[in-house]
Amino acid sequence: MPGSSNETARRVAMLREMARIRAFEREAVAAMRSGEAPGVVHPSIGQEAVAVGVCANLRRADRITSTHRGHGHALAKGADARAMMLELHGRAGGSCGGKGGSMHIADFAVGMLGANGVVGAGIPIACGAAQAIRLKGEDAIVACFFGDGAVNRGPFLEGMNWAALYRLPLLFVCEDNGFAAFTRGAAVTAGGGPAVRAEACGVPATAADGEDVLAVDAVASELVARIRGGAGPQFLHAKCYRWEGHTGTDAAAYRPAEEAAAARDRDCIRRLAALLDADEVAAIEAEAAAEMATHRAAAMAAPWPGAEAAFSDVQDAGAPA
Ligand SMILES: Cc1ncc(C[n+]2csc(CCOP(=O)(O)OP(=O)(O)O)c2C)c(N)n1
Repeated sequence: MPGSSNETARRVAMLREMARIRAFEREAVAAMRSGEAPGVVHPSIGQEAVAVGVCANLRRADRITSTHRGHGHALAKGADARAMMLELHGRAGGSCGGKGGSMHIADFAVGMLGANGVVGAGIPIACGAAQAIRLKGEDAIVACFFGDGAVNRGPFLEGMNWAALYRLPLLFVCEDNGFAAFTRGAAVTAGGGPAVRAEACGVPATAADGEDVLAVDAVASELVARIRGGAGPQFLHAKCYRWEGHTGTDAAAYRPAEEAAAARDRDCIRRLAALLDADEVAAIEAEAAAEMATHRAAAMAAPWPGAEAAFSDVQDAGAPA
């Protein structure tokens, strides 16, 4: 019901979440560049609408799997931003006790099963989680985020096939930002691309403008309803653009400046903001910036993990026989 107060509240909530993701990643990139955060971060700035539009249709009990570019997915699913920032800084109290960094962030309490540094590796994990949901008779679904580069890896085929065969409650979300690291996806992808490949395995594909959160929300809402209704896996192909470099320190000199500038003009945050009250938008963005600056300061002040933490959460398989 466009124009209703419920619809406005939903839009405000989505604007807030996108603003929080952008503010988090601005701090994360600055922390990486200054050396205060020791690991690599892969910013999803410009792509926030995909994470937020999809997760707006998920419940707490639903699960997601993510990628190396996963801060947005985690925050949109409700992960603790302070613990995430501490994690980037390698501090005690981080999502993984400060031992994992950006590409290992997980928050099982909200169904965020993990970022993943291995391209495509979230896909079989999502299939396993969806199969477990089915076996346990739970009322939940899984959303599996991955980039367009992942469709050229084996796990993509294995995952599509398995999910379709077992009609798993699974939403595949291909965030097609046009690049696989420093290479254009189209230069290394044969055939008709991600959606055609999914459909070849019997997983119906639907496209959405990944730079328009209302478009992603509308498509995700329809696909999630189908999945909850027992229709089996669905595939959402969201075209978007990565504003920053592949990592926080990549200047992205391999692409024309005009191309990136044009993407900035399609800013998903400004597009939604244009439909909302300007004062409210300004207040939300200021709040988001303040929240994430506070988390960064807290991270810098937090203690390092104790030396004994090196021996926790690891498996001792014993000495080789
Ligand atoms: C199995 C594997 N191969 C190669 C890499 C190196 N690598 C890291 S990110 C990346 C590109 C991934 O592209 P895409 O899936 O489209 O995600 P994007 O970076 O565009 O978000 C590559 C090749 C990796 N991490 N894992």
